[in-house]
Amino acid sequence: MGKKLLAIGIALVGIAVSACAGKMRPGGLGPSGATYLLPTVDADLQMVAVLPKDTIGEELPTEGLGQIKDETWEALLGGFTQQKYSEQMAFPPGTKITIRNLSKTTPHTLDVVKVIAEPPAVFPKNPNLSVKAHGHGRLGVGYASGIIKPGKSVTVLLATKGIYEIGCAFHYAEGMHDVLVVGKFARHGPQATPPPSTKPTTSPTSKSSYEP
Ligand SMILES: [Cu+2]
Repeated sequence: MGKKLLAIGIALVGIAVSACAGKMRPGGLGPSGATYLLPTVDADLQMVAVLPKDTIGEELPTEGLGQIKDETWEALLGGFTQQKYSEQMAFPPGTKITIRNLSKTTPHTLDVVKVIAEPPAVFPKNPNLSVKAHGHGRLGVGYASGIIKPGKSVTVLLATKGIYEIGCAFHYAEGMHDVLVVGKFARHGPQATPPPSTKPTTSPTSKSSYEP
């Protein structure tokens, strides 16, 4: 009887070991030394990769961010995101954010175009946006980041709640204007749909929320 239990015990250990060995294999080296193909989930994870917390990425819509026609703002938004594609952005007051130029080739800025009380977000035709930095690192009327070179960042404190129309001093006319909501309950998104094209995204979900 003792022997029988021992045999069962050994058999169980054997199963456990082989189960383990089975788990170890994907992504590692096979018996012949050949590498296994990476699981497809890795590709998916890369596709949904987002920016670090409290970061705004900016880039020309045609560089990859796309544009979204947002029903809440009754406006075409583009060039700025806190995820992967253009969207209305939102952060709680007091957040110190990083503005990162996602482009490999093109300098950008983030300027406040104007402050509005509620939708719609009407973007003026030819606003006077400063290329030079203004506003001492605090977002407000007249704030300008200054030139952000490709791959570089600047930080700005979102000190005051409100709805800010923002834009790039260089590429405002090329669709780099967006809405940044500073409010406790505000939520960012929805995002533009890839691949970016000249056609703005219009879908039943392209309605963002605000509540500054
Ligand atoms: Cu720009």
